[in-house]
Amino acid sequence: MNDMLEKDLEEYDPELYRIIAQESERQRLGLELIASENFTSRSVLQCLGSCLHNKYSEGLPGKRYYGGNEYIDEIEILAQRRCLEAFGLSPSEWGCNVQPYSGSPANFAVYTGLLEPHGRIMGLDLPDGGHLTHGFFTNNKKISATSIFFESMPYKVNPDTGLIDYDQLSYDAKLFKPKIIIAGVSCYSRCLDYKKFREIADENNAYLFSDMAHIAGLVAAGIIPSPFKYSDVVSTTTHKTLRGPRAGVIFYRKGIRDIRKNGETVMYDLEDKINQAVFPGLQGGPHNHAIAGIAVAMKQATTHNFFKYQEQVVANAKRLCSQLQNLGYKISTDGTDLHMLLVDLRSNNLTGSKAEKVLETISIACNKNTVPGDKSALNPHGLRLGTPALTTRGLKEEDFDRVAIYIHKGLQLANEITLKSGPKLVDFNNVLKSDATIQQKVNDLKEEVENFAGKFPLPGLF
Ligand code: DSN
Repeated sequence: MNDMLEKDLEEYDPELYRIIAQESERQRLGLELIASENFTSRSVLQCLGSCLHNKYSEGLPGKRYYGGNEYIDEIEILAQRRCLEAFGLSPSEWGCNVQPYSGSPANFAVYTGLLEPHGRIMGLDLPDGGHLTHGFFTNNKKISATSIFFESMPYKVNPDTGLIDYDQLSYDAKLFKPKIIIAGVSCYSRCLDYKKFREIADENNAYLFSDMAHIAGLVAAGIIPSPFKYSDVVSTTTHKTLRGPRAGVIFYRKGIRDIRKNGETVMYDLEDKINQAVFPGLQGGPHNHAIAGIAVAMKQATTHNFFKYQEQVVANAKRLCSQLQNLGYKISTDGTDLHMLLVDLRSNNLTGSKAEKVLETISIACNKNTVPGDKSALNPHGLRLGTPALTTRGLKEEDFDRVAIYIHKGLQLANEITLKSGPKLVDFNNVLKSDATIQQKVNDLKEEVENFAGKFPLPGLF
């Protein structure tokens, strides 16, 4: 056989291999606090690197457009079954589509399936903790295609408390009359009130669509309220708290339900609408290697170890939160119920960009984020921190005390740099790069962080 096909990556392409090895080392030596990231298991990575990658299988199990799908069908049916099991769903009430390539395509498929072009959706505004695909647009531009092809109106959080303003949502929904209300977040540290969302959806004869991408692992473990009881459709990614492959799943209610209007039975035909929106509406061949990874992740999600892991994720987030509060930081909503928290840096005279940059230079990865009441999304004052990835590496509450101290030291350094640079980010970055005293402090702190992080093992093939 052609040696191009036979050789290992290290031998065939040392240039690329070196870069991947460096990324692997960065992951090992860094503190990964991006709330949407995780370290998936070796068995999921084995699925992703398997021969399943080679196969085309447009259509659904038993109804494929190409031949040779006997085993692919078996895998997809297994993944579907395990998805329902992981969330305690009865196959007579719920079905799922495991083909979405990830969360954004999954959400677009939901709107495509349930709405006409320009149909109306209401989701939490991105600067308030929602997601791009919940209809994000700005004064100047429709940013997400979900606001180009559909009409969206955001709901907001109360700028003082940081909590979702359900009363305003209820009021605005009566004026806007959405066909879909979205209950989902990418930066919000409190449990959602799905019952309240359901009531508002019912008042407007709208579907309730829950996007549980961030919290799916916590839901599967049963440690926070589940969206399934009240929702018509639920989407998720499978790589965040769920710790599986990069992929998406859409769950839909089956058959005839009577929850949308008190007492009045409403016919649901969600199954066909969702399945046809995914394929042939928006996607082509499913990523069978990822679907196999979903099957593995959902098997893991029913285990006691997974439950303990999710409990630890939340315990760690609460501990990181209280330690940062003890160090004087303000946390949006004053705490967390989940896997993440949002630090409000306005009283620290720092922007999220500066904080993110300094922390990155000392091997702590996290992201800047708007905080409720921020005037500009381009210059946000928050820092989003999540615990799923480091919890996978085995960090416990007392380890997060150390993480809080490293973050604090990094932010103190950011304040020191600002004193030298003045307020502009470009000057700040110049001082960070070129000032010898700052450089020395960065190097010392980076070494301390990396020595600490390096002690915690990483799963995986690299
Ligand atoms: N990019 C993900 C997040 O960080 O929340 C969501 O798509």
